[in-house]
Amino acid sequence: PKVIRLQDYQAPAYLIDETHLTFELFEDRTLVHAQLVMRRNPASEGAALPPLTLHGQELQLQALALDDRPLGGGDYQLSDESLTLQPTSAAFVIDSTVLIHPENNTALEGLYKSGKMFCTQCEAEGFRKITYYLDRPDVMSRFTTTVSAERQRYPVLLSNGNPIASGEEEDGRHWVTWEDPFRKPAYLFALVAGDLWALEDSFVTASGREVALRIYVEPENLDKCQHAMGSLKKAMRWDEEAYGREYDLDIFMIVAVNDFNMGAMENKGLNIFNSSAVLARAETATDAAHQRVEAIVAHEYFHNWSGNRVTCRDWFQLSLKEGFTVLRDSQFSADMNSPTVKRIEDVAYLRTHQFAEDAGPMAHSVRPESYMEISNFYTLTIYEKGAEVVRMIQTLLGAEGFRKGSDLYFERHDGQAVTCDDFVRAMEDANGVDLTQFKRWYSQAGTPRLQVSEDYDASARRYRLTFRQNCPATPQQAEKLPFVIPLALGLLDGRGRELPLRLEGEAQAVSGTRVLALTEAEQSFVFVDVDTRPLPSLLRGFSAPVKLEFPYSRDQLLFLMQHDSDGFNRWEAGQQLAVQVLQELIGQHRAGEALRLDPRLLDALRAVLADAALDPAMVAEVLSLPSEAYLTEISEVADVDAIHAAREFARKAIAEALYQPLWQRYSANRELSRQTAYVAEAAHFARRALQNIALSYLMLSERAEVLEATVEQFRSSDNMTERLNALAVLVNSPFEAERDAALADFAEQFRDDPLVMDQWFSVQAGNTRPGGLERVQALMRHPAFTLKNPNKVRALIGAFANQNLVNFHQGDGSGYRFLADQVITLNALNPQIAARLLAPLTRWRKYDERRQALLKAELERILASGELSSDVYEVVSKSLA
Ligand code: HT7
Ligand code: ZN
Repeated sequence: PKVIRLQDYQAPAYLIDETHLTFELFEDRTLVHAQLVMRRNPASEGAALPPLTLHGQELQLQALALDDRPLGGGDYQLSDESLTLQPTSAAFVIDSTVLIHPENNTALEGLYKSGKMFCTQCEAEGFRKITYYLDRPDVMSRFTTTVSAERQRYPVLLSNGNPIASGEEEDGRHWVTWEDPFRKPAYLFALVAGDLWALEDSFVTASGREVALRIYVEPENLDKCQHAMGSLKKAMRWDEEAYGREYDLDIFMIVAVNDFNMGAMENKGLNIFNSSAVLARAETATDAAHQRVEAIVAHEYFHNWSGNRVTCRDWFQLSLKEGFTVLRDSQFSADMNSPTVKRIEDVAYLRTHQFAEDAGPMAHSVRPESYMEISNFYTLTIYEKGAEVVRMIQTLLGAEGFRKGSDLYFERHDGQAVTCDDFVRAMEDANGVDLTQFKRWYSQAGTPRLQVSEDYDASARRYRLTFRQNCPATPQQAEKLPFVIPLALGLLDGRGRELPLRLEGEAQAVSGTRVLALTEAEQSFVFVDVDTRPLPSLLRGFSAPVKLEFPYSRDQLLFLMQHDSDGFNRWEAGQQLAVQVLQELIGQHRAGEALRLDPRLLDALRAVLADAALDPAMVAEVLSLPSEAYLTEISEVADVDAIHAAREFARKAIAEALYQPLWQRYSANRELSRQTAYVAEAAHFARRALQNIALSYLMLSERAEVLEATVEQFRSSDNMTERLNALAVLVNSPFEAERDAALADFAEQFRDDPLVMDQWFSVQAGNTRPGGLERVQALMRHPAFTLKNPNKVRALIGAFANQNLVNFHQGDGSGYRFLADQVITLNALNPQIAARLLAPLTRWRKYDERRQALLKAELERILASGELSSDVYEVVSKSLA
């Protein structure tokens, strides 16, 4: 495949002012007629009219005309990826008709069938599989779309914008025409046809306009849309209040589809969602699923401004819309739930998964320089690190300055396709600041290390903090220049009180947290008037995506856990303490010694469990030990077995030592669950999180009363959160009869609900007891499993390879062989899913030599397996380079 480079960007030679599409949908084919009203781009150079090259893939051209003149074979050139012709005037109209086969489209890109419905996925480059077009985000056009189909099978025909006409045809067919008044790139185009029912509601915007809201689903799912509708209305109000952004069409539609490569898609006025990101009700979806629905509904809605009204000039700028929109959805979720808990979840995710990406063969900057296949760049770096970068701008400018910047950005660039530089420029101009050095966060890949040392001079009452930053080399980037790192910090005295902060040369002290802007490779800050040796609380709220290193003792971490005024850093101190203790256990295991748990960790957890004033969600977060994946990420060479043994040993020791308080918190919350109906709200999520983590610890004791309680919770709870947790606890327990009975019961009850069956697959894929691979292979033969559905692939194979590390990394390489086999099969079916699935194989540098050889052999086997998609080829070849 060809390498596409940012430095080669050129403005389009032609523009498309109007796009008029007609789709004739049939069971065995679809005809697409496109009329493109085009003109030369006034910004393009040269006197002569350049040739026009339209993108197109897997299209069967039936007819082509230029200004109503039919073109013959000699008038244009066709390749696998394009159609080229020579315009004869600066303004012209192209008419084309193509034949496509959505009924055979298993890649789920372009127009395809999900079950009985037709739907589209055009981002990033799927529109070229629908018709010949300038399929690039800087070509924005006004669309009208007519969809015609058999009325009985497809009573609902949808596209972007507003419906403007409809009618009947002969043979039981009907048609609807939609008009989108906003110019948009082709990646935001959408079409849906199916037998769908809608949950309807409405929203009155801040300026008093009424917007019709509709969530379309298959009839059996109509009772699972309320939560998404509530989330949508909250998101619409929040965006008005937090960012001054109002919705702009008369109608906003969401459609749920079962077969979808990602979570959802922000098509203008017609969002298409993976059903897992929209359907949720107490009996079938967990608290986590409810929160995910709220976040994704909000994310897609927020794209209406950050992505649609202001879009990307090219795909190198993807983080312009994705990073900013992830930040916006995380701010929304923080406001709807607990901000501290939300920050903890986001940071734990970033540090475990994005830091691993940044240290791996696919590492790239937030604005990449090159790619082979853009679908591979919908990454944690673009999304999550991109959000951190925008968050840092907010930290540096303050909330008010940031809002001034975002207002200017939206106002200045409304209706345009722009770059990350344009975003930063709006921030600079609105605040009169220079962010030139800051922009290295967009261009340099890798996670910076930030080493901190201290020096306290009691007689001079001076406290010096010295910061040294460096960033490891990443592919194509050996040397890095210093980043601007906003470092939020506080200093605590011996009783845990915040010290006033006055830097040398400053007239006045600041109380509480302050933000230092680090700009040099090495830089010191001296605080004056410091009466006692302070304990620093560094990187509060995780103010920058860096690996912080400060030589805290375990006692200092315990002190911070108790006293830090920053909730995030209290949790962080607990995590660091747990990491130190677990790393000690890992060392003992590797040395063949008996494992001994530092009792200070038990004391710390006991204190947290006893703290009735603490948010139960925080208690649950503190009780959650760092995951095996995170312990892998921070290891130089990860010893999978030692990590698993050490963590399980610590969990068992905690369960034994804290059995009483865990039992007390479990039973109190279970009692509350029994007495109250399910509510999808933060306080209830919090107490169920504590109840569930307590139960998973308690089961490690293998006591009869816990088994009884778990079976009771499984059988009689009214919601999926409690039921699934009880099932997971049983699955990971030694109680085989109860486990098998529960699994069979569950499958029987929910066999007709694919999303619940996904959870059933996942729970079993995550079972860390021996024999994991054989269980997964057996489950692949279950009638509810299919490789054609991405949710199933993720639920079973993805969960096994990413969450069941001890089974996946079996020393004989059988897990790797299995995954490579699935990647090879999926490469032909769905390249995007295949390329994502193979990520665990690419991390071979993390493991011992024997595993490295086994992992590389599987990557090489994939490479030699035949015709590879550009998606799989790029990931495999880069990981072997
Ligand atoms: N902007 C959307 C991206 C997306 C996507 C990309 C590639 C292949 C399939 C896809 N489905 C959706 C989703 C979002 O970030 O909101
Ligand atoms: Zn997005």
